[in-house]
Amino acid sequence: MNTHDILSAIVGAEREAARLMLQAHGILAERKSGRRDVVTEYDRRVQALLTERLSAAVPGARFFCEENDRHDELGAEHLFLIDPIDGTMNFVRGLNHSCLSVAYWSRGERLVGAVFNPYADELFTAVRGEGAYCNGRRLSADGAALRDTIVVCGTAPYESGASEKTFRLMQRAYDASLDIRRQGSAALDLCSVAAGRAGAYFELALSLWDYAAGAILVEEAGGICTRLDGTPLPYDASRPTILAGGRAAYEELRRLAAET
Ligand code: LIP
Repeated sequence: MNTHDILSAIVGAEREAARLMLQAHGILAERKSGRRDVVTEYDRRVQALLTERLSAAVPGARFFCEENDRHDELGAEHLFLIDPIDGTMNFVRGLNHSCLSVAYWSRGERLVGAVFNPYADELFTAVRGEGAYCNGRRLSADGAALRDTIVVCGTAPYESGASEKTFRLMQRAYDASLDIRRQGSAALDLCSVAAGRAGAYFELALSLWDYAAGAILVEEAGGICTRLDGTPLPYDASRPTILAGGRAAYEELRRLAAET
């Protein structure tokens, strides 16, 4: 299978699994690491369906997923990195701003990303070297200066001790930009950057499954995605800080973060 076949398999599985989200009712949140880190039966059902369909499409594929501690070797020949429902708290609260996020790597090479927002019916896709798209329309990160764009951010709610610096940086980002948004889905925040809807995104701790697909989308849209201090993202299980954006806004926000 080539990367386009892989992307088609991912998209087909995401669209099928998304129906579970749209038909959800009586959603019960179960605590994971703490009161803000929750999971539902729908996270597990969506992940099970995605892994079943992708295993059938790519026999022998390995998986690195948010739920059920499915953390296979990151250097596998065929690896899918899955956040079955990114924005789980939004999903639980009925805020209709969540997505399915799947990335595909081969021997550590980051090749494909697909993020599907079923509420907006927006499918964000990227194949390495071939650009980023939303429903087939080519995307481009916003090249505007920070003062002429908005910033999306996450509050790293699972990371104790992150909130004080997060809110200080949110204040500085607000003062330096047109406005800020905290939307509750890191994968969709990265899609907003890839689509040029936001000039930059930051969060002080994020899991690999949250950003694996979105980072490819940002890069293929001409944006930059690193740690908050500008060093390369580690693409491992270490939960790094993250900063993404078009060049100008990214550089200005990186400097602001270094002073915060
Ligand atoms: C969430 C992210 C969100 C971030 C949370 C969490 P989940 O993912 O999308 O932006 O602030 O810490 O990582 O847990 O809903 O898949």
